Amino acid sequence: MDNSKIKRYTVTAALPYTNGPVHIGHLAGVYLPADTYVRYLRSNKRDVKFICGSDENGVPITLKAKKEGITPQEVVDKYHKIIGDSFKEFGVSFDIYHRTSSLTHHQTASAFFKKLYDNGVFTEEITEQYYDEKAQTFLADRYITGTCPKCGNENAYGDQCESCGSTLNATDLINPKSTLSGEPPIRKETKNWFLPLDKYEDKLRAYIEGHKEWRPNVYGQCQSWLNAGLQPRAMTRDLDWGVKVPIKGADGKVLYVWFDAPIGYISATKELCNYATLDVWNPKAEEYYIDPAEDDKCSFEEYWKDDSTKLVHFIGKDNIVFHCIIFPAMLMAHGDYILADNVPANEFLNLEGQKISTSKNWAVWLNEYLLEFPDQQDVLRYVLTATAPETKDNDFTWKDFQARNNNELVAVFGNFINRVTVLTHKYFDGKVPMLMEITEQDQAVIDELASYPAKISASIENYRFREALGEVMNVARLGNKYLADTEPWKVIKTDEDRVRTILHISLQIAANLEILIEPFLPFTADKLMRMLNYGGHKWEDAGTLNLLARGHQLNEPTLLFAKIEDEQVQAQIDKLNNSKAENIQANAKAVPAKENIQFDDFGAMDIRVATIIAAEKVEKTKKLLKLTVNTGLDERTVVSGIAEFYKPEDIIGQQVSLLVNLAPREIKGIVSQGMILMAEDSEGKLTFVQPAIKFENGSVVR
Ligand code: B3M
Ligand code: ZN
Repeated sequence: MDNSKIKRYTVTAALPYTNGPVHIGHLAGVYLPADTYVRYLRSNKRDVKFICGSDENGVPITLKAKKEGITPQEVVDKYHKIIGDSFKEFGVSFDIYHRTSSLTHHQTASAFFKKLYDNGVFTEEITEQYYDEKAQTFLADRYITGTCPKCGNENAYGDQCESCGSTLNATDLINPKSTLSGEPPIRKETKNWFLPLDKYEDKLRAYIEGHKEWRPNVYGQCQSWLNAGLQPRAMTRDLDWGVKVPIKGADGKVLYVWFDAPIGYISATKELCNYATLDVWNPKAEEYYIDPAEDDKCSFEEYWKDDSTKLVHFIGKDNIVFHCIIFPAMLMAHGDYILADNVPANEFLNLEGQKISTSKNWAVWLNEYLLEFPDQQDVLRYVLTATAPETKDNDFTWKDFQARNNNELVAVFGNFINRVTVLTHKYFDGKVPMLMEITEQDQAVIDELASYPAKISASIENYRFREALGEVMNVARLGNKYLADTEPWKVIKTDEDRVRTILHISLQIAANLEILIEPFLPFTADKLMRMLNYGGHKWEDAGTLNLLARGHQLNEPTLLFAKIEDEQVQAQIDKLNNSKAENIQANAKAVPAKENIQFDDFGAMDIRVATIIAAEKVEKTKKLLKLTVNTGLDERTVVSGIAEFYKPEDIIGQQVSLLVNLAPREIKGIVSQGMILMAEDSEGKLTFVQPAIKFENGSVVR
């Protein structure tokens, strides 16, 4: 969007789902870049509203409630508080942290749906869904388990098999069971309302293609969705937790959580602006009503409906389709709203080389971090921005955390500030000395300083926060180098005026750093502000030597950062390893011994030694390899879910044990004849069960 046209900004950060606390992956992926961007805009005196809140509807909340034996409302109340507190403690400066269980949200989402319904946007479809007769309720996919038709895993969910990774429909499962009653569900007809995304394809394409400046990962994902062709998508669900569908004959149905969640941005802004809603749907009266305008704190309409507003969504990469395809289609269908100008989505952050996992407790939880590293929010903010997964997945390790703290924050930034403030107190009673004669060396430093703000601005405005932070650190490096080159502690013995100039310039660099670091490390900026006894300066002042007046009194120096010791990071690594050990135990328990069988049951299996003679990946799958094996009886094709553990080229010539009389099955269009025996450890790692020495193909295993 042309900068000269922008009058205000609406910046949203993905609404965290309230079924657990937030961890470093969330912070790195969404909330830090968003906060940095917004703080930068505020420092530039731009008009901005920073919007977020809890995403509190949907099936996972009901599952969590069931598991914990509490109500869904209790689940969301608990995590809304925990998550909201973490954000506050880390200085994420939302203008509002709202929630989608609020009345304002229910009314807003409901009115939005009703308007689309009244405009004839939706198509109605009657489909067969699973229904639990005992519990008298339709079953969301996650409420059904059964045998995966692709890999035979008996505990696959209705939407996904976690063993082979396939995406499933509940109706694909073999022997489905309701997790509510344990009974097999029946199929029952139900009506739902679909958003015909296919009808918006051309408009969406034009919208996306008008934004070639988006990050390649975002733009690319949108293109592949569009190229695959869009399908109508159900915007209602048979469920009793969420926003009620505001039309007759829709009892027991709620809005699809991905329909109402993005509207959560809108309802939060309404709440923030104390917006007097004119189009509120009153579910009780089944009509719209008018809420007389009270005190409009800000104009809600301007932030969502005016072309001169720049709307930016910060999200993680798993939310791209919802923000770049579905939500824009909803907004287009509604007609009154602006569309996002950018959707800077980050990739994922891994932890010590492994995917962050809530269920495996492989995470650094924000609430726990603060207990272990009190007052060190900015260290985490620094490390997570310096290693942000902006263009590819990235890894957080505790060793790197320590190294970045000790070698960058302490040794570069903190050291510079400390030296310049301590020397000023020592030589000039903590008063900013006068700028005397400027040498060529000084001028070079002054010129370099002047070049930074524009560079940093450009990086931030293009959502390159890592790069921007790197440049801020270069300003601190510039300061350090200047002190090292000019050696005021030596010069003081012979030329006090020269030291005046050196410290004057150095103190101005320190004050510049306060402005430039604030969007990234607000706590540090605050401390620095107090130390320099200076405040109220804005981005436009950066780059100059006019920040601190001659004679200005500094406060006592304090240390900005403390060294992090080996023991501290080792304790964190140990903690992670403990949760790994606990998982292994939990998994071992999760595979209980099976009941006894008769010898004949075993004897019915024909297991042979076979040799792999060819192997290739099955296209469009992550886990499957297509193998050709010599069984001694014949050569045949077997599809096996081992691609994560074996590369095709590495296994040719290897011997395996093969169940040869398993009835042939079609997997991804390939007929698989037999099953290779694998041992699986508690972490899900697979390995071949092989003869200990090279053996004749066709040898019987028994
Ligand atoms: N609640 C994030 C997630 O849990 C999701 C974001 C909603 S933003 C409208 O994947
Ligand atoms: Zn499976």
